[in-house]
Parts: sequence; structure tokens; C-alpha cells
Amino acid sequence: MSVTLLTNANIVCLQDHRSYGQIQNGAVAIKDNHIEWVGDQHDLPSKIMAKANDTFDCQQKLLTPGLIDCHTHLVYAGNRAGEFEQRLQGKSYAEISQSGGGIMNTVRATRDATEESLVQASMPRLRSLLREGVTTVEIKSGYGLNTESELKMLRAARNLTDDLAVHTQTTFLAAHALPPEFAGKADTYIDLVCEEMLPAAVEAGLADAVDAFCETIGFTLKQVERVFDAADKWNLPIKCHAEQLSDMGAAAMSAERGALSVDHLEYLSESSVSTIAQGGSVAVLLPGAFYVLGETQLPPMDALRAAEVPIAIATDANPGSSPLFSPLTAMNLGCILFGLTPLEALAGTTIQAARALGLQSRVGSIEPGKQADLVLWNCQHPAELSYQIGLNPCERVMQAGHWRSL
Ligand code: DI6
Ligand code: FE
Repeated sequence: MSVTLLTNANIVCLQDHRSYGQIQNGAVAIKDNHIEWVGDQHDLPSKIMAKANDTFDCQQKLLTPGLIDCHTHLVYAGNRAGEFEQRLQGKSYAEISQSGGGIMNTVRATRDATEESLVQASMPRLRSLLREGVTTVEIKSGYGLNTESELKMLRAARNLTDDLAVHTQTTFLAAHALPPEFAGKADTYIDLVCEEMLPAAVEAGLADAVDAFCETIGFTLKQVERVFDAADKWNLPIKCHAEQLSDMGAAAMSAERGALSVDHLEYLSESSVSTIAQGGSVAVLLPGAFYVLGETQLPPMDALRAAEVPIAIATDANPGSSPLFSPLTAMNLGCILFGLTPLEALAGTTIQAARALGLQSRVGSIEPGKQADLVLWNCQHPAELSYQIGLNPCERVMQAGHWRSL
């Protein structure tokens, strides 16, 4: 048994998303990989103090829960910088996609890549998240679009984090785009997703959840429902890319089925908000995609708040709509573009992001019984994390009770 004490910390507990739960002269006791005690350090029980075999002085720096990036597509091959250039020369996202670019560009590169080269290509992107205090990351498939390549992506996502102090959740997103060999036969592709691809992913133990892209350029509500029926059969939680570019009614449908999260939501109607609130799904906002695509339609922030829908924020790290590998920048963009408060942004990357992954009993806040995932920041006020752009105040990261070497 090992007990580590962190003393003189300016702790932001975030047990409840409504307040920082700040403890100015705080201490945390960590037993093995879990938090044993947290509070004012003057109240530290002598019994715990006596058991400590290691003490670390936080010098009044800010200590928060480890950050959770609950929506990424960071495993892929190649990149789309050439398309970025074309878009800035005046070509639209749709034109590029119609001429075989866009997601298909990444699908071709990902299908051609070996598992090992996918791991190598994705490592710098993952490291970028880790440097900013990420201790849990969700990674989706969706650039393979056939059984072999979807499984390869999911295995790469798991292998990527094997030797690193980070927890990974993998999400099966074969219903991301229609592969060219199924042009005009989307329902047949969905049959394959439900009957062959998902069972193969489950049997290989590679899927923690199932996601789908419901959009005019993705899949219809009916097709997504079929994917979710298949997820139900395997007892897998569901998530949905919903209402990003138009209102398809996907968020309400997903929430009614108990989705862990509904993601994007720029075109969410106010009437769907109450359904999400009732269903208990987390609204995952992705300001990186909004920013890169130059969107103007904002998610219905006031209605989401009024209905007390839990709000999370994530990078959506991907090669097309959100080449963003910085959770702190995602928090800043959430504040500036969507009007989140810095508290909402920090809760959105900790306790609410944990909820979006169904992990809220294990991670996301600093409280006894939870895994010791902690970040020490060279900051005084928690709002500094969202306020500064491009400055990384992350000093130390502890994951599952161990200091990570950065
Ligand atoms: N919505 C998005 O913004 C990304 N996927 C999705 O479902 C786009 C992914 C890409 O362009 O590669
Ligand atoms: Fe996404």
C-alpha cells in the first residue's frame, strides 16, 4: 500500500458542476490509485498523515481533476492541409467532398495504412492532448468504413495508449460516412454495419460505445436508429453526431433511447431540448468544428441551461472540420464562441465530460473514492485555463495515482 499526500494546493474539486468547489489551502491523500481524502489541510486526519510515505508540496498552485476529452477522431492517416489550402482559395467543403475529397480522402489514407503506422501518425496528436492535462480520452473509429479497417483503427486507438498514463474509451463509428463502394446503397451499408462490423468489433472487445453521424451528408434518422438497435443488442451505450449542419431530430431520438451524449447541436430546436433533459443525455459542444467550418448558427445555449442539460466540451480532433489538438483552446473557443462561462468550460472537460462517457462514478472530480487523476497548473484562478490562448500552464499530471513523466 502506498499513500501520497499533496499539500498546499489550491484545489478545484468540481464534485458538482455548479461551482468550482474550491479549497484554498487544500490537501489530497492518495491511496494506491484512488483519492482517499480531500479537504482543508488543517483538517487532515492524523491517521492518514501517519500512513503517508510520500508528500508533495503544491506551493499554492491550482489542482484540478484530470481533463477528459470526450469526443475525438484522432486516429487517422494523412492530413487534409491541401484541402485547407483549396478552401481558402474559394472552394467549398461540399465541392471538395463531391470531387472525392473530404472524409473520403482520410478514408483512403486510413485504409492504406498499417496499424503500426496509424499508431505512429496519431501519437503526436495524442501527446498534444496529454501535455495539456488529459487523463481520459475517447477515440472514435469511422475512417475505415469496412470491417477490417474499422477494427484496425480501434486496435490502433487502444495500442496508442498502451504505454501511456491515460485511459482510453473507444467508440465504434462505422456509420460516419457512406463508403464509395456502397454509393446509392446506404441501407445495404447499414446492414453490414449492424450485422458484420459491430459484432466483429464487440467480439474483439474493441467497442465501449456506438456513435453515428445523422446528417444529410451522413445517415438518415431511420438508418441511425437501426445502428442503435444493433447497439442495444450488444448492450452498448450510444452517442450521436446530431444537428451539426441541419435539424434531423437526431438528438431527441437519441436522448429518448438513453444516449450517453448528443454531440454538436448547433441546429438543435428548442423543443428537442426538453427531450434531452428528460433523457439525461449530455450535450457535447464542439466549438473547434464550428470555428473551422465558419458556422454561424449557435447551439441553443440559453435553452440548454434553462433545462439544466449537462454541457460538456471536447476538441472533436479530426483532420477535416476540427484539426484541434488542444483541450484548453477548445475551452477558450467554447467561452468566446458559445458564451460558456469558464466554470462551464472546466466542468465541461471534467465532471460533465466524464458523464458523457458514462464514467462519472470513476473520474471527473476530486472526491474520495474516485481515481486519482489530477493536474497541477501554474495558475492561481481556474478561469486562467480558459482565458489564455496558446499558453499551457500544465506542470504535472497524475493518472491513477502515478505522476506521469511529461
Ligand atoms: N462531423 C464532423 O465535423 C466530422 N465528422 C462528423 O461526423 C468531420 C470529419 C472529417 O471531416 O474528417
Ligand atoms: Fe465528431
